[in-house]
Amino acid sequence: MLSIIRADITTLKVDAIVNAANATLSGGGGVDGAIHRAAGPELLAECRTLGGCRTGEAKVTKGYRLPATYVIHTVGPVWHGGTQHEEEDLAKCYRSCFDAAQEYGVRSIGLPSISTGSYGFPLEQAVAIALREIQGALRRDPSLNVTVTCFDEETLKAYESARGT
Ligand code: AR6
Repeated sequence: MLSIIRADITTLKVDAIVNAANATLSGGGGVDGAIHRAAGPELLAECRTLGGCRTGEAKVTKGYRLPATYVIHTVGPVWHGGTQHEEEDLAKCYRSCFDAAQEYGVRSIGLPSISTGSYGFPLEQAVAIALREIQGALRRDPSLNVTVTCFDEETLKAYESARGT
């Protein structure tokens, strides 16, 4: 099932939330900062053992003080005008997250809008890619619960109109 909500992803009581991280996995601003603040310092300590994360890949940690059991950290592409396979890299992020979710037996997953904040990916294009990959994952695993968690009204509207609700 797919739900699209407006919320702070750190409040989700799900098996895993996805973090839009950076290659160092050492925290940052936006959703990454919020997740590290809510999870506590043990999250950064575990992240430091992982050797970073490449664009499009995903790494899993525990959720520590979060209500979510796991955090799936992925690194979205920085937008460079669409000339540096950003669309392909963003699709790869979603696929890597769903692969990791399957590996960890995750049945409910919360996703933020990867790359559309500091990384500057155009919202509508990102939403189209996200929804295509999410629908693909749901076709493969129809009982998975996916919650797209939008932090702002503009993102929520973009997802709702792309979904056709
Ligand atoms: N819950 C859900 N979504 C959120 C939250 C939250 N608590 N906070 C922000 N968002 P961004 P990116 C939304 O910039 O573009 C970090 O510094 C936000 O409104 O967090 O992938 C990392 O360390 C936007 O819609 O991620 C990287 O350096 C979306 O999350 C870099 O930013 C993504 O915005 C990654 O940039």
